[in-house]
Amino acid sequence: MTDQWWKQAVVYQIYPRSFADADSDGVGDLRGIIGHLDYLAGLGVDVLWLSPIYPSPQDDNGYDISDYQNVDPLFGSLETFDELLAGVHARGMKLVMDLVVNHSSDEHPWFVESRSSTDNPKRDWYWWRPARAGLEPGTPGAEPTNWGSAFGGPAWEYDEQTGAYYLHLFSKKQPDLNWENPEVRQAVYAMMRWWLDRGVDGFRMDVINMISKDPALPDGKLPTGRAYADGSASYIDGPRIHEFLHEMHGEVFQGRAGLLTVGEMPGVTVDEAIRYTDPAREEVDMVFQFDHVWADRGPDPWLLMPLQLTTLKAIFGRWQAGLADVGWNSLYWNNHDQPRVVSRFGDDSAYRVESAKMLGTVLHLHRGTPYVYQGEELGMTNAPFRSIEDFRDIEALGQYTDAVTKEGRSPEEVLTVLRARGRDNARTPMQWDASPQAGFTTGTPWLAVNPNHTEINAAAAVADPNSVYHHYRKLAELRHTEPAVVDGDFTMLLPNDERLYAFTRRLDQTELLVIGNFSAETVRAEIDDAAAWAAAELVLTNTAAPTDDLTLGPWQAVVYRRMLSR
Ligand code: TEU
Repeated sequence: MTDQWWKQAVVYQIYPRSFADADSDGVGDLRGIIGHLDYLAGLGVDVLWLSPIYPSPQDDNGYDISDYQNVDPLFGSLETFDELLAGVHARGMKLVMDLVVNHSSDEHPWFVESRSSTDNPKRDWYWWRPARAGLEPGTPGAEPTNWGSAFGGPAWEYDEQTGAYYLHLFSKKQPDLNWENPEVRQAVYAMMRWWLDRGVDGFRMDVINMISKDPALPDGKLPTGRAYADGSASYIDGPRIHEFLHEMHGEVFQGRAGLLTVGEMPGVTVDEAIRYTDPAREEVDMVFQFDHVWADRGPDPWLLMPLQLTTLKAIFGRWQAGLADVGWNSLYWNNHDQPRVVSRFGDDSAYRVESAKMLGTVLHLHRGTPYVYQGEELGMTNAPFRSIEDFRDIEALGQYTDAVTKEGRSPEEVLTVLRARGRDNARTPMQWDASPQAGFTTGTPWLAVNPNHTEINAAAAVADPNSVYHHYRKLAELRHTEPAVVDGDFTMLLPNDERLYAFTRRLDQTELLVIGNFSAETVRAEIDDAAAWAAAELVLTNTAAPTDDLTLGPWQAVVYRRMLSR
């Protein structure tokens, strides 16, 4: 195994709360995951990433952690965790944990101490600030800065006990840790080593490019019509971020082999990503960038913008070129924060199966490590939320409140966007079979199962050789057997085409051609060498073979391979 084994790996993300419920309380658990390990091994994935399973008040479904070194009883125990880890390793897979250390829960003992008095030794472990000069502490507008939190409301919470405010970029139950304090950093590193010593194989690091803040904490610019400003200029890729990640690498990862580290980094630029992922700098192996999942987002968050394929291609093209020589990309359409890709960029009705396979093919054939989010391999779709009462996500509920009560939007316009983009779309229970609760639970699920589970489910997909599941299995197999998928150079073709996504990959004498049709129309690919390509080996497609002039049917995807002469 080389040091960069993850270049050849496919990662599968599990959102434990929604994966499989073994104890019938309506919430998924570790025992449920254990029961499906053969399914995951059968898909051919190499790494499982678990969203947080630590003790938590569950204000943000576990991204608010009150004890970093245990398992929430909701999900199981450390003993069950060890059993899961052993089961994963026995099947030749690895297990990566979610690391959420930009913030803790407000119920974490660190914060309980920190808020108790201004002279507590842990006071400086979080970001405490006085009210804005001249204003009455605790009154609207007296917050230390005008920043909004990601989940609605201000990014500051007034704490009467000491008459000061603490910073929370997310919910008020997620106070931001102060990484300027070396004791905080050492406590986090010790906790990470403890998990690695237990046998885990790495970390997915939640919003890790936000841990270094400009201590001046200046106001942000207030956009017209919005209640709060965006403070991100002060904390995205902040002043000491590279120093902190390099220090973490030295303290935690140095001298350990076979690990995977991926930093979730909203707003990260290509230039910064080169620095984060340059192996010589010893920071992280790869990052999750957000440009492509923000491609259909306009300046007004409550206005749906359709995707321009040329925009999407320009984004991926820029990332592929930027990390071609130094660093490495991660590739994803979905995770627990994003709507289902077949509903977003594909066609989740007439061409659901075709478009789900096409989207998977295009993504997995890029250069980078692909991530599959639970249910993506089944072509699971967005859910039919009727009203705001159907949503559970703190982000959806908080943003709805701000938009409707503070910004005067109509409930219907806000709901339209939440239905299309809301995070709960990804969080409906995994669809295992056609039975009443989709085989997810025998109790009442915490979030309603999608009624389409009678048709879209794992049992049906495994039994059908033409399913999305088997296509994803073939994509993993292709990565494992064709070195050009892993290491080949990437060249974008047809950048101005609004329907076709086309590129080549080349490694030594092997060249691959990948084309995906992002439309329900029949489209001819006007590329050089079309006839020669059409005569080449068709490695993978999602429908019948295309005609010999490279005309693709609705939502068709093709992967050709040819050998170039020396
Ligand atoms: O998400 C980070 C993040 O930027 C989110 O705000 C995301 O962009 C947004 O929700 C999309 O609508 C991470 C976790 O993945 C998310 O689940 C957590 O809620 C968040 O951090 C706080 O820990």
